Amino acid sequence: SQGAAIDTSPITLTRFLLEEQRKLPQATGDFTALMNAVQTAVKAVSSAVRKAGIHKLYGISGVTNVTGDEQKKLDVLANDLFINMFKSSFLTCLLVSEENDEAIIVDSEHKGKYMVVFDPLDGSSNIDCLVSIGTIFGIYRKDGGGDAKESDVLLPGNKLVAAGYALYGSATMIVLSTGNGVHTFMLDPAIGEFLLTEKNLKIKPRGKIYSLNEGYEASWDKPTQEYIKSKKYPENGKPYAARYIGSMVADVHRTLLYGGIFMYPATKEAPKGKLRLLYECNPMAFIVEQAGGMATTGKQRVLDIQPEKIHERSPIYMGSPEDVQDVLDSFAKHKE
Ligand code: P6P
Repeated sequence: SQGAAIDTSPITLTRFLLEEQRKLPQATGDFTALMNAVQTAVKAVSSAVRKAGIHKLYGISGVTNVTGDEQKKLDVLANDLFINMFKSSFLTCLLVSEENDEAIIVDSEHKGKYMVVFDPLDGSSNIDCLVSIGTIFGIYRKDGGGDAKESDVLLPGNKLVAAGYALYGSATMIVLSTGNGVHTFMLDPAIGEFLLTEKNLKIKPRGKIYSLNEGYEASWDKPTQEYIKSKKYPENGKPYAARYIGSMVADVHRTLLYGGIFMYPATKEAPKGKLRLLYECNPMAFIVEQAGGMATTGKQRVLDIQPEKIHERSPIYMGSPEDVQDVLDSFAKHKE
């Protein structure tokens, strides 16, 4: 046969969403259309990320192109793409982006019922050395009438309608949950479609990998220091392996597929850790819980946190339930 056989009935992300939508009597097709906007933006970012060096779209140091105008840095380009695709979908009323200090209120002509929180290019400090980066997004439905305002999106993650991420790694993948399990879709650049690769992905009950930035050990709280020590010097059994990419989407995706735990603890200098609650912790916690895992701050379930500010941070320990439980036990032991 001529090369790989072409699947004559591929389950594309769009087809998958249409099938899901038919199961929901009240579904209007709006969510499917919103996800199509996400798909288009992810494809465009994927193309730009893979040609960054050629197009001089370097991650950090924006460079000027031949016409001398400032080339957009990749994270600014990604942000513009997502904002424009969301607005032009006529389905969003409020957007929160890691790149914008204020919430973006969509003009009334383009206004729709969804509020989207997103990090357009998370881990962008890794672009120049070609380490995998990602996009993280969470989708809320705006309740009640009236114009959207910033306080409308200060919702706990347990109110998310859907959440997901795109990983620009050795391949480009979208991982998505609409509250009925986690499903993965791989981009086939030959046809520009995301094809279903795994339905109802479940995380292992326990893994053998822990993942965090060990450089800050001196600043961790006692429960974290004790937990990590117990992974390196176990009373019985073998020590865990350490894996840390320094790109949240890549570290969490590995944790989802291989099991284990990812964490960004609080430190003395950063008492709420580094990762942002709305568009890093909550969407990833939603996905991990939907895959049968857990996500905690050490003191409470991440998805139950009532946000006060759109860019607030939260400590996070997430992954295989038995591994996260070990962290909770360590915190419980140190409870004053
Ligand atoms: P550190 C990337 O800059 C990021 O926002 C996440 O993607 C990643 O998990 C974290 O920060 C890495 O932070 O302090 O370990 O470099």
